[in-house]
Amino acid sequence: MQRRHLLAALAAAGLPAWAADKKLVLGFSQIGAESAWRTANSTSIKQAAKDAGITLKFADAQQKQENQIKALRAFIAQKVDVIALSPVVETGWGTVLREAKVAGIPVILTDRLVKEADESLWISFMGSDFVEEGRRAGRWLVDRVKGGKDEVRIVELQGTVGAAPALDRKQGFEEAIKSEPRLKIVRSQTADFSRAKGKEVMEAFLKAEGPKRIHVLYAHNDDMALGAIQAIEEAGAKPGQDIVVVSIDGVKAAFQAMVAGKLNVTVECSPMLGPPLMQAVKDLKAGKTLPRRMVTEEGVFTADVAARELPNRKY
Ligand code: GZL
Repeated sequence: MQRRHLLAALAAAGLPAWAADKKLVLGFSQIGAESAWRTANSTSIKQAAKDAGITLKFADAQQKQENQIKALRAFIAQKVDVIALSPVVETGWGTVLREAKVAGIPVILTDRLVKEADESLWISFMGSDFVEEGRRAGRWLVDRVKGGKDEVRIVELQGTVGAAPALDRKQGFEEAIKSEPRLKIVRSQTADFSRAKGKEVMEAFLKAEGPKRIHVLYAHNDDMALGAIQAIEEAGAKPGQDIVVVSIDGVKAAFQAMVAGKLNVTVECSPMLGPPLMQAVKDLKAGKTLPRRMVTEEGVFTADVAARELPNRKY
């Protein structure tokens, strides 16, 4: 954008001309480093800020909501230009988001949504449609079992309790499998999106049910699926064959597991939110109106295409 256009846009947005030269400061509250997806998401955000010449204040909350709230309050005190938040859970944000609004600092939600009655507390949300991701996982499984006649017993590893992707992926999957009454979720428990807990909870499922009475694992992310795959192997069963493994995210390690025949399908959920976030910050400060909702385009990858796709994967 030419300088004179920028100055005009700033004037239109009621911003002083000197704002044209001031480096924008973005405060970003990240959930933690619980999964390969999250690590890729953080890398995308940091790199994109550098490329965009935006000063990034990055706070890692170690998956604790109170740490995210503390970080947001620090950003408000530091008078950052924009705040971006990837909220660990859906609820409990009203007070601090109102504080940001009173301070005149716009908030962009990335990755996950919050559930607050006052939707004016954030100006835009960019991220995946998690309900659709759950439906895609369910539809793949319905198609996989077509033509069979026996009961198909599913165990489910849920993401973080109260997190939008966990609630929505569960909802979407259940919606999709309703069309096939032979599909039954026999056990379902959170493993907090982590590989270690995925292994631990799968071990408990295997102990309680016995490997032969579990036909499918549905994991809300690849990291939990990869931990569960280890538990399945240690129980003497073959993941991807004795127990079909259905997962979400599409991280590299999931493609490698599919190439090894241990994972059957991963529904893509892109963590590459850095570039669109920085573009949104720049647009905002140039006086443009942001769309309320920006959805990331995603696919479904099955084991038969994994080897071909793996070299193209960016995270
Ligand atoms: C999804 C993201 C989820 C990933 C997990 O957008 O919030 O959190 O699916 C990550 O891998 O931990």
